[in-house]
Amino acid sequence: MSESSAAAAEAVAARFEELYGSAPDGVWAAPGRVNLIGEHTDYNDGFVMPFALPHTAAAAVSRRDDGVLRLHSDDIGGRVVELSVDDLAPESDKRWTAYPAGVVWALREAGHTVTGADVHLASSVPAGAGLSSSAALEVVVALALNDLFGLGLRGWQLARLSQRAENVYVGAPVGIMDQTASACCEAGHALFLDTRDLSQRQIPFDLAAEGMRLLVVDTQVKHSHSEGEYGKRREGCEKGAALLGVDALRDVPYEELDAALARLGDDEEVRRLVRHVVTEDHRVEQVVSLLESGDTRAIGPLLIEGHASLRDDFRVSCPELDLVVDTAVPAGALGARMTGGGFGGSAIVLVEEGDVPAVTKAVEEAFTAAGFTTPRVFEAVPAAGARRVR
Ligand code: GAF
Repeated sequence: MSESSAAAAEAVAARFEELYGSAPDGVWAAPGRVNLIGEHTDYNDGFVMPFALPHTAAAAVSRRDDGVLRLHSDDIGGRVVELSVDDLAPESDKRWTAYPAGVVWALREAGHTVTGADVHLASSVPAGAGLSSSAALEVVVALALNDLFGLGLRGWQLARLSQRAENVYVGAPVGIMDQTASACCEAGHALFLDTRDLSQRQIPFDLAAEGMRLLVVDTQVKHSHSEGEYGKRREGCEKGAALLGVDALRDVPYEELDAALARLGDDEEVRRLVRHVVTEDHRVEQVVSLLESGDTRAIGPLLIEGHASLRDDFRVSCPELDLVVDTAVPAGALGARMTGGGFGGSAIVLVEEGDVPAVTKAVEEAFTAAGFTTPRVFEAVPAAGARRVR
């Protein structure tokens, strides 16, 4: 652990003690993520390739055995919220506390003994920026409770339970990518994940060693998954799979895409969704083989293609995200695309080290010229997944 993360863990523990009157049993951290490629494929049983950010949600937690769940965060609520674990009920809570409480609910619903906890959360993952701040909150609580109650669950199981918390307790129909990224990513690697069975391969991803950088451009346009558009895309994909007679769009082979589109007739909306998902899965596989053969720069055009597909076929981009791509690429970036669910949030930009200042400047100036809020630009280096830090 670096000195600064040790200091951060101390600070979270100290705040816990101030709030609850004794030191926590431990401190855990779970990261946000960016997704390199594979967008809106996870709820189609497809492929994704996220990596963990150094930004984490940290949780200082003590176990309780009296059925009381106390939750606190200075970032959001400000005061301690007290709940009873027996009273937790899906969609009963519209506040931030639904994420950690939902995890307690999901663990108990799955038959695990969780009898209460005191929790203090502090997150450095920007909220609403498409960087998985919600999944980080869920996974850090799941991991802490797993350790404190000796549940013996593996990373992918914690991810599944966290997703269930978000789908059922919070009421947001998200896929499994973000929770698995937060739980299972490894430093220096991107995670090639098959969302059908959660089989995984850690792909070494050290851009600095090859003279490149990956920038995250947070457009500051806030998005939310519980709003309708995400769910509509998901339903459209399910309709496409049903019309094609497959379990999920992942089962449509790339080589048979044209024939599948022909079978969909004139349902243009569904045809576009299907085309995105099938081509995106193919792009993930291409990116994996390029990275594994050491041809990292060649992934750039695939990122650009992926963005065009999300913009034109899947229709989840927005003017700010398009402007990042349309500015960064002519300014010299190797590739760029929106990352995460879209409708705002962040884009990623793959760039030669020496071109970072020029590309950053071009994007910032374009935002100013368009009258958009100045974006927040930072470099992302693949960091560790969820872990105990104290
Ligand atoms: C959001 C969701 F939470 C993920 O499950 C995934 O669908 C993503 O949007 C799009 O790839 O982050």
